[in-house]
Amino acid sequence: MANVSIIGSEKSGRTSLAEKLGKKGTESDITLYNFVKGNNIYSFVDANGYPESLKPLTNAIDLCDIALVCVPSSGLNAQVGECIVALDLLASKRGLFVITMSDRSNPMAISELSEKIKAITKGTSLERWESIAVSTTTFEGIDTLKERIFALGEEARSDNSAREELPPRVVVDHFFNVTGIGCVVLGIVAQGTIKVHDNLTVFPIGRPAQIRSIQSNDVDMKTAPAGTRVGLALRGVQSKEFDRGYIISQKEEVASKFNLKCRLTKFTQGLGVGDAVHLFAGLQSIPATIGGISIDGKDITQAPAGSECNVVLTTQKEIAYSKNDRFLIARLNNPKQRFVAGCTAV
Ligand SMILES: Nc1nc2c(ncn2[C@@H]2O[C@H](COP(=O)(O)OP(=O)(O)OP(=O)(O)O)[C@@H](O)[C@H]2O)c(=O)[nH]1
Ligand SMILES: [Mg+2]
Repeated sequence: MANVSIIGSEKSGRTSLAEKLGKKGTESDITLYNFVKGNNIYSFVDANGYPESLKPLTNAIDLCDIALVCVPSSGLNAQVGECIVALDLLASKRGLFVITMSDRSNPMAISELSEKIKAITKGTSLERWESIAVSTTTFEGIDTLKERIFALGEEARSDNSAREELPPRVVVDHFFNVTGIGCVVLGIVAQGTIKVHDNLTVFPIGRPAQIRSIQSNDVDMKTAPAGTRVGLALRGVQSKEFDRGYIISQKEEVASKFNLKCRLTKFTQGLGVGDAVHLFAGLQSIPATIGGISIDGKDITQAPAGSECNVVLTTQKEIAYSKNDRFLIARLNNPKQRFVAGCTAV
């Protein structure tokens, strides 16, 4: 199984592309599309609620091993920039730039656009990502794009199988009640292997839950390894207790006060003590306040763009996380570039 996010700017042809790549499933501010190729399942996540909201963008990136960044053939824009910043701050490893609507452009302009993409991603985690021009009306490039996705899918699968022996961890993106079954959640096995009858805990609420059954792509399974998109029926917890981003595992840290090591983007206006910001922690997203900032152990009131600093931050509610998770700080009302910093907990 490989999970592929479809992100990029507004009206860049994201949904048209998703419809060519898979069959529509669950729909909310992110929409899932599935494609089965032999024994392999590809799950595509269209971040349709972006750019209006940042959450579908960060969620789609977090849920996936591969990102497709849609750039319209008409050219780059601030939203593509924002997607690149998010992928870089989250240290995304695998992806492609998809130059969409190639039928509305010409080879010369497309090759110039590929060069521009290379230039703006230089020095980021995306600097080696290939650009592929496609049209969903003439089908130009679609087969090439699929080949590249399958090749990246193989790499993602071997990465995921290396994580199968870790303690199990499921990140939840949807949850609902099914008559006769009870609480059902959808999400990704982020690491380890889950099994029917596993007794785990739902974080941050600390509620014990047992896995009653596991489905993947509507097929019942006894176990599911890292990288699998699953539907789980749970005993011991109700769907109304869940929220997006809750984690089902053996152990998570739970906190509302954080000490974060942050890298500010080059494009932000900076970060100040007392600032009201938004924290993205995995799929969880919550308002937060900056309580203190220091650089090299020295307290400061304002951290400049591009700097590395330590930040004390308080969230409005408790969130669940693990040691190596990456966080994003954003300012949701900034018009052009809402991301401020990428962080890890210290
Ligand atoms: N000519 C041409 N038009 C396209 C292509 N792909 C999408 N479109 C058109 O472009 C418009 C936007 O496409 P969508 O697929 O809805 O793009 P989107 O990024 O999902 O848009 P929003 O979710 O509304 O932001 C639609 O009218 C599509 O029919 C393409 O390859 N060629
Ligand atoms: Mg759309």
